[in-house]
This record gives sequence, structure tokens and C-alpha cells, in this order.
Amino acid sequence: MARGRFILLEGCDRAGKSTQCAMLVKALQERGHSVELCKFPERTTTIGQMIHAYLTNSKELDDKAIHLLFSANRWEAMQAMKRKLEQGTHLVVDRYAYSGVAFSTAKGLDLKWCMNPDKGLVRPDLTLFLDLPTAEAERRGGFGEERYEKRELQEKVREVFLRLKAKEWVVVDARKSIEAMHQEILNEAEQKIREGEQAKEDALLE
Ligand code: NYM
Ligand code: MG
Repeated sequence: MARGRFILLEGCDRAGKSTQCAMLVKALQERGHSVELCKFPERTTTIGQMIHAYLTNSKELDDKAIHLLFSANRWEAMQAMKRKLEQGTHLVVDRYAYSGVAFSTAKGLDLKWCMNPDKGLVRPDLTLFLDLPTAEAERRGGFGEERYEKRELQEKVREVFLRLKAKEWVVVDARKSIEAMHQEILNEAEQKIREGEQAKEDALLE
């Protein structure tokens, strides 16, 4: 069986990542794939609860300490994620290390310092960056409820994301309709999955 694909959705707050992740998981499942959703921060763990308390302003933490907790929250999920990929399950992931670096760098921490703790995490096979102008994000419901959901910071976060953007990233225009974005994301994901299956077949024939 081919290894599962790691499909990551990244972007600023209110870009539609969670909606698109849920739609992608459902569509892939309907097509007979084994697929699971992961999301970061994963708020259910002990570390995740600390992150949640920080994001909802019930706890204060040093900028570097919270950065490391976000990273630790990914590391604690690593073994299970690797196992699922090895078993052929595709993972649709809502935020990852790029969010970690983008938010902390936007707050003023050094980019290189921010990247270090995430070095060695399993790499996504496909990164889709849902790009939304900050003014548009602000108009969407719920903006302003959590720490970081402020226009100035979000603008900086978007700038860092665009700096981190590697040539293989797929940029999705998040101003488009939910359905149009879904079709684009599903196409990209299915193409990646086919590539993975093809590579496995080619290897068998060698
Ligand atoms: N966030 C998320 C970080 O600052 N660092 C990270 O490593 C991750 C994964 O958490 N504003 C921030 C971005 C969001 C906030 O995420 C909560 P979500 O997807 O809204 O639950
Ligand atoms: Mg949010």
C-alpha cells in the first residue's frame, strides 16, 4: 500500500481553513480514501489546554514559552501521525509549523529562532496556502474573539507567510466562494494522492 499523503492547509485567521479541511476530508472519504483530520493547535492535550488558556486570554505566557508550547504540541502528535501515514491513511492538517513561525515572528521574535524547534517534524507532501487580504478577514464573523485576531498583527502574519512561501506551495485565493475553493483544493489533493500511488506502482515494477 502507498504511504498516505500529508495535505496541509495554512493561512491567516478567517481564511476558511477549517471549513475547507472538513469538506476535503468528507470528499476524500466519499471517494473511498482512508483519511483523517489533524488540527494545530490540538487543544485537547495537556499542552493544548495551556495553549487554549493563552489564546483565550485566561493565561499570560512569555512569547518564547508559548512558541515552544505550540511546537511541543506538534511534536507530541508526531508518532501517531507518522504511523497513520505509514498505514496508508491520508492526513488533512489544519495549520502546522508555518503558522508557528508566522505568528511568533509577527510578534517580534527572530525568524531563525522560531524555525528551530520545528526542525525534524514530518514534512507535508502538499501545502495549500489560503490567502485572504486582512481587510476581508476582518469583515468575516468572529474576528477579534481570540488573542492575535487583530488587524495589525494579521497583516504582519500574512507578510511572514508570504516570505516563508516555497515555490511548491499552492496559493488559493480565499476570496472565492466556498465551493470554488473546495473544487480547487480537492483537485490538488487528488493529484497528489495519484502521484503517490503511481510512485508506489513504479517502484513495484522496478
Ligand atoms: N497559532 C497556531 C500560533 O500562534 N502558533 C502555532 O504554531 C499555531 C499552530 O493559534 N490565531 C495561532 C494561530 C491562531 C491561533 O488557531 C488558533 P486556530 O486555527 O484558530 O484554532
Ligand atoms: Mg482562529
